[in-house]
Formats: sequence, C-alpha cells, structure tokens
Amino acid sequence: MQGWIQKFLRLDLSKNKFIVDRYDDGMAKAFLGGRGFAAKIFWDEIKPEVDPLSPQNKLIFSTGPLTGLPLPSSGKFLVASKSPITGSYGDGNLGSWASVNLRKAGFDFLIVEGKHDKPCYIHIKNHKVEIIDARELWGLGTLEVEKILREKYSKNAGIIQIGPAGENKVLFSTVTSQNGRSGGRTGMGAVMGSKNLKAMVIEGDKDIPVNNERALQDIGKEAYDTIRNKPNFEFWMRQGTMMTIEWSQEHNVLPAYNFKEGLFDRADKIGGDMMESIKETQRGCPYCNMICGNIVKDCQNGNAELDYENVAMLGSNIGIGDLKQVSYLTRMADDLGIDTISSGNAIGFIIECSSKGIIEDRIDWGDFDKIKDLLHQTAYRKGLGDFLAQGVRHMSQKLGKDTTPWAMHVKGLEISAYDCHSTPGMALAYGTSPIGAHHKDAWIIAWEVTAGREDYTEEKVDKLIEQQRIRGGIFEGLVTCRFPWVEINLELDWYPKLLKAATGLDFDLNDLYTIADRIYTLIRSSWVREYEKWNRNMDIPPARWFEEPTTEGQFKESVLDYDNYNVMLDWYYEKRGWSKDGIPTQSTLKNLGLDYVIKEL
Ligand code: PTT
Ligand code: SF4
Repeated sequence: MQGWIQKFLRLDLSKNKFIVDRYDDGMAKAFLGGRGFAAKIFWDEIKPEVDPLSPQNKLIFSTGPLTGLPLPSSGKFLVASKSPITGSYGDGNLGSWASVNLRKAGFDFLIVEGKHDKPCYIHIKNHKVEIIDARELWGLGTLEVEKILREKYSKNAGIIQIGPAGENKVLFSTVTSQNGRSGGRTGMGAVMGSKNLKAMVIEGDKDIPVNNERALQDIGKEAYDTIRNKPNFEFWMRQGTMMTIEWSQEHNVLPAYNFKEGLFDRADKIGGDMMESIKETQRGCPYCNMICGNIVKDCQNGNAELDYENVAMLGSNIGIGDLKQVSYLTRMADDLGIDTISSGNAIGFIIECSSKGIIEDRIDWGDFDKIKDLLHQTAYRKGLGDFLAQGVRHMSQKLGKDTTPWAMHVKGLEISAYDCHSTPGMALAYGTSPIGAHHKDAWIIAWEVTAGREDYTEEKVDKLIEQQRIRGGIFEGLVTCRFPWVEINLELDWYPKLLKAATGLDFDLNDLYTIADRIYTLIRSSWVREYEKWNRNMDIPPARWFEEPTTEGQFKESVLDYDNYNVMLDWYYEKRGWSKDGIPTQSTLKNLGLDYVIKEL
C-alpha cells in the first residue's frame, strides 16, 4: 500500500531509548491518519488511571496520508494526548515544517513516552534520533528557542517548542512553531513540559511514497490553481480569519465581557479592516498558497500574528478595544506558549469575579496593564496567575457554585469565540465537540445564522453531524488544513481524488464519513471510560446561555431553551447510535468495527 509509510517512531524519554515500529494496512484503512491514529493509540495505550502530567501519559504527533505532499495546505500535523485540562482525549492541529519532515524522515507518527531526568530536546534526522541537553533553552520564550535552534540546524529543519507556560504546566499551554503557529490548546504544551521536553527538531530527506507521482503532481497543481482562481481568494489573502470580527459583530455573536453579550461597542477598532490598515506582512504553513497569518506591529513594535480567535478572546471578551494592545497580548501568548482562547476566556472569568467581589484582586474590563501582568503571572504560575493557570472549570469549582453558570467551558475546555445565546446549533456543536468546547469540529454558526437561527430543528443536527464528519473526521484524518474548503470553497470532492492519487485507494465521501464516525465513537468511548460518572450533562454548555439574556442588539433578551436543547441532543445521540446518555451502544460499536471497546465500557 502506498501513501502511508506505515512506520512510526516510539521514543521513551525515561529510558533514553527509541524503536522504529510498523503498523498494518488495517489501521490505515480504518483510521486514515492524524486524529484517527491518535484516537486509536489513546484507546489502546492511555488508560483511565494515567495522570495527564505523569510520565505514563504519551504525546502523539500524527500525520495523515496527505501530509507533506505537494498538495494544498498539507503542512500540518496533530498533537494529541490525555489533556490535563479536560482529563480525556485532547488534540490540536499545528502547521509546521516538523510535520512535513516527520514524513520525510520516514515516519507517519511519533509517540513520546516517559520523562527525561533533565530538560532536553529531541533531534530527529531520518532514522537517527538524539536526545540532547536543553538546560540552556529551559526558561526561554518560544521565539528565542526557535531562533537558537534555527541557527544550529539547517534552514529546512522543522522546529516545535514550548514556552515557560508549558514548562510550568499551565493547563492550557500549547506547542508552537514558526513564530506564530500554535496548536494543542487542550494543554499539549503542559504534557510536553511534564516530560522535560523543551523542543523537537526534525529533518528528513526521504521521498514520501505515493501511488502515482505524476497524477499527484498534476492534481496538486490543478487544486492550487483552482484555489487561486476562486472569487473570495483575493479578500482572504488580505484579511484571512480577521474578517470574522466584522461578521460576528454583524450577527451578534462576537463574545463580549465573558460571553455576556454578542456585541462589542468597539468591534470596528479590532476588526479585519483595522488589521489591514496596520498590516505589515503575512506568513503561513508549509505547502499553502493561501497563507493567512497576518503580521502587524503591536503597541511595543513587536511582530504579532493575528487570527480571529486571538482577537475576539483577548479583545472583545475582556473589554479591550485597541488592536495594537490585543496584538501585544497575542505576541506575549505566542512567546509564553499559552493558548489565546483559554487565556481570554479565563481572564474574562477572573474580571467578572473581581467585579462581583468574589475575589479580592481588583481588575477591570479592558485594563490592559493589569491583564498583561496577569498573563505573564499565569505562564510563571505566580500570584493570581497560578489560580488562572488551572482554567475556568477548576477556578469555578474552587470559588463555589455561584460561579458555575458563567464559567464558560464544556468538559473543562474553555469555549472559543462565538457567543451562543441565540444560536442553539452552535451551542450543540460546542456541547458535543470531541475535545471540549472548540469550534474546530463544527462551525455550524456560519450556516445557522441564515437558516432559522433561533430554531431547534433536526436539520441543524444533521448539519452538525455532517460538519463533524468533514472537519473533525476527514480533515483531521487526512491532515490537511480545512481552510481551502471552508473559506475558499474548494469543493470537497477534491479530497477523495487527492487521497486516491496519494494512496491508490478509491474511497468516496461516504467511506470517509464512516471512518469519521468510527473516530468520533472511539473518542466518545474514551470519555465514557475515563469519567466514571459520565452522563449527558457533560454535553451541555454553561447556564449563562440558558438563563441570562443578552441586553443589547438585534437579539436582545435571547436565551437558549433548555428543554429544546435537550431535544436536539436526543436527536444527535440517536443519529450517532449512542444511548440517551450519549454512550455508544454495543450495536454501533460492532457496526463500526470497534468490538474491542465493548468489554472496557
Ligand atoms: C486552534 C486555536 C485557534 S483556531 C486560534 S486562531 W483559528 C488560536 N491561535 C493561537 C495563536 O495564534 N497563538 C496562541 N498562542 N494561541 C492560539 N490559540 C488558538 O488556537 C491555525 C489555523 C486556524 S487559526 C484555524 S481556526 C484552523 N484550524 C484548523 C484545524 O483545527 N484543523 C485543520 N485540519 N485545519 C485547520 N486550519 C486552520 O488553522 P488548536 P495553526 Mg492551531 C497565533 O491548534 O489547538 O486546534 O487551536 O494551528 O498552525 O496555528 O493554524 O481563527
Ligand atoms: Fe496554514 Fe492558513 Fe494556509 Fe491553513 S490557510 S495552511 S492555517 S497558512
């Protein structure tokens, strides 16, 4: 079989040992790659008794059959593990030359186990693997680490690293690369830090085996040309995801003041147009011809990379209406190696606690200087930052029940940048996301605002499952960026064709949907196995959206309806073949070839 290398690297940091191992055709066909492989390894190897920050946890870097090939936006990989913030399966998707080079070194995935006795980094060059002392890098920010390692290794080396937040095990610390790519908001940086692993440098010069080299080159070129000629390409190249600020404001879903409102009075000061007026340049992931990392100068003249989520969560959600200040916080987060979404969400929670007199510290909405200090303290786990570093679920549990309704998380992961007071479909997307509240698996809101927005319909549930199959299944399994499809409208049909050119397999979209369902059901099974007291409440977003109406705008006084949300959740479970409590049934597990799960559930 071509397309998959079928080799992986297993590295034990406790024993200073590595082995090159193989996996079989069955695994490739059943799970595709990326998230599929990670979910399978998670189920097989990371059992409920494993503490996420212990040496027993494993960190998985997983590519897919399209990663690293000359095809649109194929320079990404998954970083997955047991998440310290949710306590179950977590992953993130990171653009980096490390993904391409892992394949060129001859591996489809890498499993890092154990814990090194002192800070180290890993250098992989083809099948040569070294564990190198990193005491001199420990404590440095991600930008500095990348610079030092870049000078030491070839210009084509793929480098990923963690910052002080990962070293100090901030539960929402990330893995970063290329001065602004950031993945694994489920705390993958903390897992890396718990292993004393500061960075990885990956180099490779082997060919990635494909089924039909010529066909792949041709179809890849055709796909790149199609992207370039799409009508929305030009605007995308100007604004990237930043245009979503204006869109969210227009539709009243831009989170403001800890998701109290969906409107922000200074949205125009932090939006895509404002960004364009100060934009310096742009950068992006390997093999991408629609790069979207917009670089601007922040209020202290540093280079910051802006995306919608960063700006909404470190801007409107905490009351900051100055894009240069938001940019500064974003650059700080990148350098500290901390997730912007969870940071903005958790800071919003703290400010609300302060304004209600629940904590002693005084910090106001939009107080840039105090927020900046708090972010810094969080990465170093000092003072109030040490509390914040544990995320909103933990903070709210510590502070008491009154805070639960506005602790904006699902399953422990902080909600990303869409207010859902008046969008039940998107609320359900957050509720049922396989890694906790993240929009990555289903951005149903873009369609929902045009389709009976406040209605609770079966059609919305169908649409949600379709999006989860495509985004969370196909794109996370093939491991390519989903933006060509989402933002430029590159037709979905391209992907089975690209897969065929790479692997020779004639999978149609339905085959890929079945794989996606298998991955979803396996991840859901991991949650159920992990949480002894699992029940459907785990799939319900916080009470604020059900109980506290918005006070402004076109959707003033909106709240979600609890009973109707539950009706949609019932439909969702039924369509997925899960029980009334969201637990996969035996027949669903059998139909998806997951019989081995039954005995452990
Ligand atoms: C993603 C999450 C997002 S989602 C954003 S902005 W987005 C935030 N970016 C951060 C950042 O930057 N710095 C930082 N310190 N923390 C950050 N946290 C936030 O992380 C990213 C792009 C984006 S930008 C998105 S939507 C798409 N995500 C994809 C995905 O998940 N899968 C896929 N197959 N393709 C995707 N393409 C797009 O990639 P997490 P990246 Mg990210 C500065 O990983 O954990 O899912 O968090 O990886 O290479 O930076 O690309 O409006
Ligand atoms: Fe990376 Fe953006 Fe290109 Fe996607 S569109 S591959 S996130 S640069």
